[in-house]
Amino acid sequence: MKELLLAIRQKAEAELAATCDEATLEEARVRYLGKKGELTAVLRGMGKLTPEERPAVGQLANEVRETIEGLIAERKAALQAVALEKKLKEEKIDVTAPGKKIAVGERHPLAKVEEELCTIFTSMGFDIVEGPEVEYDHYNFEKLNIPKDHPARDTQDTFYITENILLRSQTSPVQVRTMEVQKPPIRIISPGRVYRSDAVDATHSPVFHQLEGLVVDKGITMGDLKGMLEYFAKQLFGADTKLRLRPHHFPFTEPSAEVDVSCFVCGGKGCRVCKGEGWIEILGAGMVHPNVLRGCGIDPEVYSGFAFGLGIERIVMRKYNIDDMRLLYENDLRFLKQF
Ligand code: 2NM
Repeated sequence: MKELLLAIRQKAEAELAATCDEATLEEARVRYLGKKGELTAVLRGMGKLTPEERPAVGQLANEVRETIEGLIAERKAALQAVALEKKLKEEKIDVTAPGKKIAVGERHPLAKVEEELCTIFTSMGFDIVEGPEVEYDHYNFEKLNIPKDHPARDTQDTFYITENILLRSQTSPVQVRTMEVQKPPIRIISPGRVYRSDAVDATHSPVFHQLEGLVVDKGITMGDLKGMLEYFAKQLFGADTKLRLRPHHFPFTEPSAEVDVSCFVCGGKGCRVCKGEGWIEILGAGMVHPNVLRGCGIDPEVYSGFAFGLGIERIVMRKYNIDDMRLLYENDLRFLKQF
């Protein structure tokens, strides 16, 4: 029996030293010291020994058990240390490594140009005023000298919510609302989304953006309008920009004009961007019609004013030489990343 115990100890020493993870170590522990383990089996057999033999064998059996237990504890600690070392190595953070780049978005070209326009006008002393996109027929048409059956209602056909409520076809109702509640001097711009019942093509969209401006005070003339627009055009397109006013008709201004700037690509010689014209149309303008002023409670005998309106899409397309308006709404990053 002594030989058997010594053999178990020898075998256990070799086997435990060879274990390489905690699971195999636990398995070995059960195999030697567990209820059905090898050492336990030997101890059970002690009943067959003579009373003289028993103490010595018992003592040896305890020694072997203690040795094996000690070896297991030692091996367990060693394996745990190795595992910790490995984990620390794997999870090491390199504080000198360059950071991960976070993708930052860009502003849409429409938003950029709108902001640029607002900056130019606010630097001239204009206030920015916004208003509802769902408007009364009264503010969108009637107050702007466009009664029912006026032909201008065809070119500005829009979407009707009810007979008298519609999606605004221009931002002028914002200016009407301002004139109703604010005494001159008035110096405002109104940027925003507008609607027209137009089919989509390269130059039309049922939803687009406008910026309109209005100045009302005593003694405002067409000369003030032209000087202000000239300053604006030079700010937007460069100091060499020239201005050209062509007579036009709007129901809400009299006289009215369409306004061109000299081509900012060729300087007026004629090129692809200006289609050989040398001039590029950018906005419409005029002196506010006396009917409009009067309708808002402003006496046209005392006050006069000018107004203008431009399409932001059109400016963006001219500025960046974009030939199809739909590109501005598709949100294709390959397009948007170019600006
Ligand atoms: C344009 C062209 C000319 C305009 C007129 C007014 C108001 F409310 F004062 F009568 N607001 N905007 C106007 C004038 C708009 O857009 C092409």
